[in-house]
Amino acid sequence: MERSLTMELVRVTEAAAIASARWMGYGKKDEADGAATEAMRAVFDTIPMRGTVVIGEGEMDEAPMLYIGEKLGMDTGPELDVAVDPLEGTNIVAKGLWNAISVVAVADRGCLLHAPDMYMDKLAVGPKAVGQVDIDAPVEDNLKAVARATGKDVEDLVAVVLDRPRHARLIEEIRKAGARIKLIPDGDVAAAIHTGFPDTGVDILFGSGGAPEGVLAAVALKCLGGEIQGRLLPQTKEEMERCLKMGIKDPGKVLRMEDLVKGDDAIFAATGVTDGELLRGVRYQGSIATTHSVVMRAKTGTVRFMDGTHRLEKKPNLVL
Ligand code: VTB
Repeated sequence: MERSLTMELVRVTEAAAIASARWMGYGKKDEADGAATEAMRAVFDTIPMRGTVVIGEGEMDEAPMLYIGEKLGMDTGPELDVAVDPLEGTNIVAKGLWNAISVVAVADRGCLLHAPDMYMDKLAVGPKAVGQVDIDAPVEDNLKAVARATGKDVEDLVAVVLDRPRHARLIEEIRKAGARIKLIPDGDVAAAIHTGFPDTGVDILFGSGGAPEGVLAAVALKCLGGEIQGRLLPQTKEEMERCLKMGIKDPGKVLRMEDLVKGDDAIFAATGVTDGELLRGVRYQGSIATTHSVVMRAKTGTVRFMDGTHRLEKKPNLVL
């Protein structure tokens, strides 16, 4: 993969963030998502790559743009798998809450898991706790392992969990073990990434969220040297069949880093849409928009934060 692709991918997430952040607080999640998707799609057309969407806005008949199987790029350059979430946290933007981001990840063709759109149980930790946790172990054991690995007490740890009724027992177990909890309304990709940055104060992510989001988080954690383990949770016969159709023979199997993102290279970029622990949201003033992004590469482990100032009158269609 070309190193210059990192910069190109930031342009993609910046455009999506600028387009969708305009909808902050308007209570219109579909409009916010549509704006992000359209802006992201337009920038992809300017990038010298031969991309295929493996994680996107839905199947071809469900999504007008960035659907699974769609070809992206200028039809020249490297053949890549592309995973996108133009707006991770549509409800967050609709309400003007924290940690909505625009996300893209790429890897060599065939390297990203074609995760079906269903729930995945997840466990994510940062670099210090890699190899120390096990999605099948009791919650308390995993918390003790993270405490040991990070030199903290279990009482010091912060676990992030999506605030959902299905997590009632998990939340009870974390509380019983003594760790602190951050319950989030949405946005488990951002939360998983936070485990890789000690300054965010987040130590571990537990619980089930979208499987496609799990692959995006895996690319980020691969770049950061962290870890995510997952298990698909097909709930119906149709979901079971969808797993098989996507080449996943044993849906109950624990998915590790190498199952989620194969090979030693991948690139991940995200731009803040609303403010969060890691990224600032988009600010507008007249025709100027400012953005805050992170871009990282697995092969080299380089992590870059980028501030962008965009003169929107010079950028028709947000092609930055
Ligand atoms: C999570 C969350 C996402 O989907 O993956 C969630 O992180 C899972 O679905 O931001 P439920 O809302 O049914 O729990 C999102 O909310 C949207 O993709």
